[in-house]
Amino acid sequence: MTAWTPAWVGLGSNLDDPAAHVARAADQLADLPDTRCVTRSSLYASPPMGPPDQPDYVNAVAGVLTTLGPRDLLGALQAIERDHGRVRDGERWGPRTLDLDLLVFGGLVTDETGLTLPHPGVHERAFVLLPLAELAPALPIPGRGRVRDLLSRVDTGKVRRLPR
Ligand code: A4P
Ligand code: MG
Repeated sequence: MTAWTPAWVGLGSNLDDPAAHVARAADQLADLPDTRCVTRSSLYASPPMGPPDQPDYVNAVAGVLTTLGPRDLLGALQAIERDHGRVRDGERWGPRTLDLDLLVFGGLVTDETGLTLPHPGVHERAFVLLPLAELAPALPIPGRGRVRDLLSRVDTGKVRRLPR
């Protein structure tokens, strides 16, 4: 029998109508081969983490079930980023049309070239934990704790949920 792994994807954009990029990317997630998009959060707006001279971000989280391995899923996410005209100019945390982060892949903990799981920012970023808590407050982030407990430790004051 094929094994389906639950995985969580963080979506973010701060260029060229960010809400539209995030919404279209969520639709594309649902169309990935060997993958079902099970749930997606509301959109959340927040000021940039990193260089301040860039527009606010729109973020969301989606939950998928997949028979892909983590590298193939990440490769598929990067293909969606490219479809959105994502240009990597080397600036860390610089503006982007679309960023798709593989937040959690089942219970996998790994730190290999090009793939760190859970994503190293999940446990400390309000713009990830708020949408994740909307969908899965009891989800364990391997090695870090449950989403609702992690959320209670971060400052959510600057993150706004956008109306559906
Ligand atoms: N990589 C390793 N593990 C993963 C993973 N689990 N998911 C590698 C995704 N990518 C992973 O990513 C750099 C490399 O990470 C890739 O080659 C991949 O193999 P990138 O997307 O090219 O670079 P980046 O996104 O600029 O860097 P980084 O450190 O991943 O940034 P983040 O963490 O994605 O943060 N402010 C707000 N308010 N909201 C945001 O969403 N996002 C960022 C980017 C900055 N500020 C933000 C937000
Ligand atoms: Mg990224």
